[in-house]
Amino acid sequence: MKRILIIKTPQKIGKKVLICGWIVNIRDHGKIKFFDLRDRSGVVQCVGTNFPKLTPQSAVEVVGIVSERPENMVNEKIDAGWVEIQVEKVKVLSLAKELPFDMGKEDLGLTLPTLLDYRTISLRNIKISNIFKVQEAIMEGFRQASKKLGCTEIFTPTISASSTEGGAEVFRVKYYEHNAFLVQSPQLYKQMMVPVFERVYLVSHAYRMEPSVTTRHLSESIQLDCELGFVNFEELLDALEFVGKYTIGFVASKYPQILKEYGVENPRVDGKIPRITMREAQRIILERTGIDHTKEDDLAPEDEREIGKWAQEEYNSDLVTVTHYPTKKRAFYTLPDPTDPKYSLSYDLLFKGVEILSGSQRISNYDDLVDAIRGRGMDPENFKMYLQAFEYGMPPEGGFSFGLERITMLILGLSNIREASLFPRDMERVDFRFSEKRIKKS
Ligand code: AMO
Repeated sequence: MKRILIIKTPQKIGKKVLICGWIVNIRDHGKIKFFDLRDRSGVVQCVGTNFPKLTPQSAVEVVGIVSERPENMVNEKIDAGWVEIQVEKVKVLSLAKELPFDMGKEDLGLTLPTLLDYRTISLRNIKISNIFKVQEAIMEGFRQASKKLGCTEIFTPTISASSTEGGAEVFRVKYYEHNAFLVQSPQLYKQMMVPVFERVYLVSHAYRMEPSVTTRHLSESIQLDCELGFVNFEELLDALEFVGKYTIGFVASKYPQILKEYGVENPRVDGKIPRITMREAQRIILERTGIDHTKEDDLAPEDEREIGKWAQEEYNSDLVTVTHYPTKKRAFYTLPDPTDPKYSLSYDLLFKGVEILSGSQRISNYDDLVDAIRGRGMDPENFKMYLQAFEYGMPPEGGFSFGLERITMLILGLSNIREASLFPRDMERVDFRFSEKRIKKS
């Protein structure tokens, strides 16, 4: 007999079917026993009287007759909720050992460390795995939008000869008898590809030795980048806002039921996105709250939150673009504003008051770029491959990068970015917490 997917069972009423999946939970009502079975397409209730030894999360094969459930027993929450399987035979493919917590609940209600310590099983909870369905949709939306912009998808290395974003937050790796770095972003490679394809996009892992534990930083994250040639600042702003709106809008229209499950409203991304400079943002914050951050050279997280609220109230927009950050606060490749070089042609996109993207118009002139590298106390020798591209016809260009986990977290209103990463890395954890590494033998 050929296996069918659970989602197809309602089309087979009265017929015998073979389905496979994992047992979600088991209910024993005396003689009659029930279990819910999950496969990649959905969940269905199975009912019978004579089962072998079964445990939650065991992988099984079930043969049974599909029957309609009485009207008052229909489970509206699941697609196959109006049928059940009258089980004839259960074959256990892999019996799960006793679980460390109850996996039968819709909401596991566990603390974050426990969720992460038992990641391989907590991810099997449907509400939790839905976070990664949303993440997949973000990718799909981003890919579609980037293609609409005319970008070619590229794949770039994560081992690099030079560090890109500056600062101490770079992981060094021993590379044979040499030193190398894990990329803090795919920045240099995407720029080198502009004279090849003019417009590129990519998905890359990025590594940062974040010195503190926050709810929005990971040591390894995924960046969604674009880089475009022959563009000016305004065109870059248009491009990033297009990709941001399209991507978030795509997710909201693909998975409204997951957003509902997480209790979040549809993101407000359809209208005009307000654009303000960082200094204007600080003035708005001063007017609204009386808090004077106008001398600060960056927006603090609470400033971003306030500007996010301002954009929602004044423009009915969850997105706001902030431009012209101080040149010294941005990476070396950022182009200073020719009319006021203390500030740069840079931008961040905030979503619900949190930065999800940054980028800039780049320095595309070779000599200026060498000066900028030296100006940051770095050696142009270490950027040889990168600089080569600028000696041979680099047009005016720029780009941007979204943080995949950040967007996921904000779309679903998660309180910690770790929930939006399958296997989050931070200073305290790689798979397990360093403080309690334990390999148990079963
Ligand atoms: P930036 O450093 O701002 O810019 O990173 C781009 C976006 O990536 C996300 N992000 C992170 N997410 C989780 N944990 C982290 N530690 C982390 N660091 C960054 C954020 C951020 O907006 N090369 C430039 C981009 C460019 O100019 O094109 C860059 O990396 O959402």
